[in-house]
Amino acid sequence: MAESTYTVKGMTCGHCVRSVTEEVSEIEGVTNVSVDLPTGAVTVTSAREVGTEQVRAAVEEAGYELTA
Ligand code: 9UX
Repeated sequence: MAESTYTVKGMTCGHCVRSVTEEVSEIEGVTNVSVDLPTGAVTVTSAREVGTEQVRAAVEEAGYELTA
């Protein structure tokens, strides 16, 4: 089990959280996505290591960006 936390910028409401959660959840192997709206922290739990670029692509698909 792997767990990584990323910071997403631009999320301002519960709909933003849901969009990001849904897109990131579609990445193969991801078992849980937890989003903290005030800080933009997105914690991804997965059966195997998920690459940052995969997470970045999913976040951008949802309409947001990683901070780095
Ligand atoms: Mo509503 Mo969240 O436009 O961006 S989905 S604030």
